[in-house]
Amino acid sequence: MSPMAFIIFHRPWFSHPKILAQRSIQFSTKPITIRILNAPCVMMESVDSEGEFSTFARPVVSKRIVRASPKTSNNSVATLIDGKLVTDYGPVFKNRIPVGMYKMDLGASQPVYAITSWSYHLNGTRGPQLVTVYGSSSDRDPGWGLQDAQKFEPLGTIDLRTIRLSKYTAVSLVAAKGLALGDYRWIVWETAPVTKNGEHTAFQELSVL
Ligand SMILES: [Ca+2]
Repeated sequence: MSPMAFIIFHRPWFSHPKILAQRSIQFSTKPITIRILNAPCVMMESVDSEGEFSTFARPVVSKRIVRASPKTSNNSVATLIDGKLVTDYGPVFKNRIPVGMYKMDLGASQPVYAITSWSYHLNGTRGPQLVTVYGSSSDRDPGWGLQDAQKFEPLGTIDLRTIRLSKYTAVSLVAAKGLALGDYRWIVWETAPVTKNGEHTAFQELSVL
């Protein structure tokens, strides 16, 4: 069996999504039909150089505020919104810290259509992403208590640990066509170690559209 991304959407946006397209794919002698539904989805692309991204636009500089908890090492948290992918650790959480969180303030509650994170496969180990994404429409900073259902809504979990990755990897939670994932002011990426040694992902960029 081929390795697969393990993806869970926590929110039942639709009970009966419309079919966007239907494609027939030939595997050996037996064709199968795949239906593409108009439902929230995950997009992922992993490439050897930034210019090779074809599904994702290049990251852009953002003036939004990003914070991390607990404290990160190496590069500053601001490098997550500087529009650059580099061959470095990024603002990385210390090894074996069970949960690391990055939080972005969008400035005001607004419809959110896509939530994207880029990583660098440093040492061939730190590219995978194990992330649960949360949204909050709180007027004030909702803090870091992600289990508080009054403040945070889990939107989806992405686990890329079984995928063979190239140098840079982008992965995105994307809303159904013509709809938003929801209205949020704050987006939190809750991350966990991705190697047996407890190493965390080398995140390079975070983006919310
Ligand atoms: Ca960056």
